[in-house]
Amino acid sequence: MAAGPRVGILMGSDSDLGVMEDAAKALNELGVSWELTVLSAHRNPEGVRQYALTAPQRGLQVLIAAAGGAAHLPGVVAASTTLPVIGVPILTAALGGADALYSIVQMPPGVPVATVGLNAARNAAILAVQMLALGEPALRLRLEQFKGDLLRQNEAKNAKAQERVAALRGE
Ligand code: RP5
Repeated sequence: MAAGPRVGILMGSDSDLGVMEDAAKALNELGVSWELTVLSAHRNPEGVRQYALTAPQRGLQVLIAAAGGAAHLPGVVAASTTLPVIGVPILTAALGGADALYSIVQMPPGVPVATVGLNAARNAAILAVQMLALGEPALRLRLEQFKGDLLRQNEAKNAKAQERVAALRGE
């Protein structure tokens, strides 16, 4: 039997999907299985609670929850599970996203949500994989390769910048 999803990606609305697809893509790149569900803390509070309560028995190990505006979804999920919850504040037009960021980051003591930047779905996925990799050498190796790619990309950017520097110097 194929293993079920290990990371649950949740979002308050399908209007968050364009941003949250980046989390799914990053998990694909790193070879980690995922599922994606639209569940609003305000419009379907009972569904959110059931999702959080049943997540461990369904094999989920880390939850990523995204919401914009009065962004209560990550906190409400964290209230009903001991799985780590990573919150993604979605940038909406009102208040420049500060409402979502503050709603997610400022959790009360005892109920943490690991908050990433506005629209930072990709970072949320990478952080989820780093959590999973704690007990998994093969996954850690994949992350090390991923970091190696970042390093090479940065070196390439510097090489390009140095070409520009040489031109500015008239060399
Ligand atoms: C939040 O309200 C959602 O996460 C979304 O970011 C925002 C707007 O939702 P819709 O009105 O587009 O459904 O609950």
